[in-house]
Amino acid sequence: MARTASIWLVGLATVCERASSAQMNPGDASAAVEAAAPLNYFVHAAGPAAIPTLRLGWALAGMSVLVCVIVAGLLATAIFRRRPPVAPDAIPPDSGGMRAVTTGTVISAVVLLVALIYVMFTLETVASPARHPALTISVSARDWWWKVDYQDASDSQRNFTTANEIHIPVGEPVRIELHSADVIHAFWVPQLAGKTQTIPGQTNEQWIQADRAGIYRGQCTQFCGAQHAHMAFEVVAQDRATFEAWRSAQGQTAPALSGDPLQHQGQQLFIDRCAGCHTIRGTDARGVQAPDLTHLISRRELAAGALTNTPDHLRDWIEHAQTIKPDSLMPDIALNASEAAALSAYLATLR
Ligand code: HEC
Ligand SMILES: [Cu+2]
Repeated sequence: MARTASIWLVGLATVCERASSAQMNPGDASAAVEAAAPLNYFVHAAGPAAIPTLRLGWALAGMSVLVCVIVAGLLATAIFRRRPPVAPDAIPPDSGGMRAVTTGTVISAVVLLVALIYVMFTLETVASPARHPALTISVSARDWWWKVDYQDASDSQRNFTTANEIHIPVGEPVRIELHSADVIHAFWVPQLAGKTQTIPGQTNEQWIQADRAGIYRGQCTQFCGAQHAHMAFEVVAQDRATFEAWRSAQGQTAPALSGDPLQHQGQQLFIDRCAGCHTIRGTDARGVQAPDLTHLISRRELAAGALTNTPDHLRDWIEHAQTIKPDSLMPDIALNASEAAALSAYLATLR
């Protein structure tokens, strides 16, 4: 009991701490609390792909509890009911037990049929959005992070790639095209929609819609290896104008460096040590194995939700990725103090 209580308290404290440490640009503080308390999908859903399933879940749970209570009640009555005494070797008269069996079977069948019909209606409701999604985002799951591609059919200049943070306009259906680069993963933003697997060599689809601005936690829900639990992401729902501003900022190449020699030194170091895996658009870093870092500083989290994105965590991650996320495909990078300072100065420009 005491242990359960302390787990709850620790959980609560974590939520509060994360809420206050998150740097909030879009939305408000409640959005951060929402993102930091992923299990609140039991009570909150934010869009038409998720609300019907939330209701269905509670209805089925309520129905099951009711059935359990009724069955337990009948069982208790049967156990404790006083029976007339009979001689030990007499054959008791038929007490009409078959009638109870028939009634029970009919009631169970009706209850199950009602549940089945409700489930099928819900499936139909969430199968496709009310109007055609104007925006498609391609998401590729990999061990253990999410590559996110925004493509603009009318203007390929606006195409860009980012990682672990998906921005969407509020109140509009968005089509998500799902791929996997390695093993089977599953894409799940519980407050916005059900889960869909990402399968190598196959393209799956899902749609999400957030009717409230805010930040929604997503998680890989198909066990995919050592760091499966650290394969989270966030969906940031913003009003159209804020979303468009974000989108055009992300489409730009990395900002130009100032005259500070430390930044240039850091950039060179990045090209030498990191560019085999990472891309920074507008520079010679064109690696494709790892997250695009062009606008790294604009993201809220590092390494698929493993850390909040602060300068200290960033430094920590680069030097100790294997401690923070053991077996992840980012090696520990040994840096001396001046290299670390130069790299930090450079990475800080990636707004
Ligand atoms: C061998 C390939 C490789 C090299 C070299 C490499 N990285 Fe990474 N890096 C990765 C992978 C893979 C990830 C994703 C890890 C994860 O989240 O599981 C990653 C993640 C990151 C992230 C987090 C990005 C995000 O959006 O969450 C940062 C920051 C980063 N690397 C910086 C660097 C820097 C700086 C260097 C050079 C000093 C470097 N990396 C060298 C493979 C590499
Ligand atoms: Cu996964």
